[in-house]
Amino acid sequence: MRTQVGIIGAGPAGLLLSHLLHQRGISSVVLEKRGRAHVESRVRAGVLEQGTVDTLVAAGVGERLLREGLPHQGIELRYGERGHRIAFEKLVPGRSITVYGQQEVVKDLIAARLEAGGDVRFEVEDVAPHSPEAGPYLTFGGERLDCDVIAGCDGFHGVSRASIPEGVLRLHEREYPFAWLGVLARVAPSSKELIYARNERGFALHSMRSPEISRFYLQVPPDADDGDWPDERIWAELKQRLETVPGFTLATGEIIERSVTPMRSFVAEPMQYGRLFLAGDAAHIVPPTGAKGLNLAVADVRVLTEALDLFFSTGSADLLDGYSRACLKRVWRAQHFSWWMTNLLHTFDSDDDYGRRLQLSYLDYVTSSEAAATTLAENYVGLPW
Ligand code: RFL
Ligand code: PHB
Repeated sequence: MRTQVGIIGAGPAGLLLSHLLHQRGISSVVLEKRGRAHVESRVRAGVLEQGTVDTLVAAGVGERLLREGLPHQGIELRYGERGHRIAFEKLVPGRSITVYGQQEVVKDLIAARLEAGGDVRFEVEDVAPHSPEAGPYLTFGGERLDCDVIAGCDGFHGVSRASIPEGVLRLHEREYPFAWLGVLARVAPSSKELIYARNERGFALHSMRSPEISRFYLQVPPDADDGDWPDERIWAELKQRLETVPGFTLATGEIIERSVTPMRSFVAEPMQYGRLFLAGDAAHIVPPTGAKGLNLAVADVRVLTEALDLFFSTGSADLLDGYSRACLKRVWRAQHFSWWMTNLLHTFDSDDDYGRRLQLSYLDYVTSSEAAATTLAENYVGLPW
């Protein structure tokens, strides 16, 4: 078997790459370890930057996104007894975000690939990349796939990054002393826009998926088990952390999904080794507070597509050679923003009153200075490509 680009992983990065390559006449095969139903039902990100929406629309996979996605012109920062709106329309005119579930993006991309006759294989066992320095190829389930280039789009726990010999990559990492409990509930959102709440009991986020479905996150201890969190406890905690502003009541409903996510910052550089290129979570992770992970995966894929297009159309590896450098600039900006939002909004060591006062001081600043609010807004909606 032979293809031009062997892609490991059918998350947003792998699927979008396969789709964009197909549009440029470049062949690919996507090898995914999990089943299609699993991949399409994994609840994850919800916030798409303007540039991500534009990319999906230009690629012809934005029809349902434009119909069902919820455009937002601001977010609320809530702390103490105050809620303060960061108004995108005023601070970063013409730029906004769209709330549309990651699994919907994945469904749209899978449908588009299959409709175009694309080769996307699910439940593929033992995928392994080989020989990226010489003649790259992939093996899986007793088969062999020869290719010119391997794209490692297999997420943080995948095999691509792990296959790179020790000493090649520099790894940068931060762990946080908490996790997020994510909850999907059948109830209309209690707010039109997202609420990021800093509370002495811990951070809480009110997001949404549709006019009928709300999405919430709670800061929980790093070793939390979702069994420790019966529905009543989740609602009680969300109410304590969100009902802090006069007149705000949180509507409750049936909880239909829950999971605990560890919080981590991570970068592997360079994002390439020979003809193996890492994209998305395979190369970098951000804590979800800045809503950047999926958007970074899309940004990597845009850069990789251009580089592969030049490579296959002219034989020039110039853009491929500069792939990592081109991506890492954006990656590090998002790393800083996500780390900063995480530090601003979560509860750390309860004895650290100094740290607490710094957080509150910065919240006062960001909610009273237009310059500070603009910094937050322009990073949140996404800096230009
Ligand atoms: P994915 O989505 O992890 O996809 C990787 C795919 O590779 C498969 N795989 C393998 N396949 C074959 N062989 C192997 N050995 C394999 N190992 C793994 C996996 O099954 C999977 O299908 O990575 P990708 O494509 O790079 O996409 C990255 C995004 O998923 C991630 O960055 C975001 O979900 C992060 N994120 C958010 N990002 C945003 O931009 N905005 C948000 O609002 C946002 N919220 C979030 C988030 C992530 C969260 N969790 C659960 C981690 C909220 C949460 C709670
Ligand atoms: C989500 O809706 O899942 C979501 C929104 C904002 C974030 C993270 C996740 O910062």
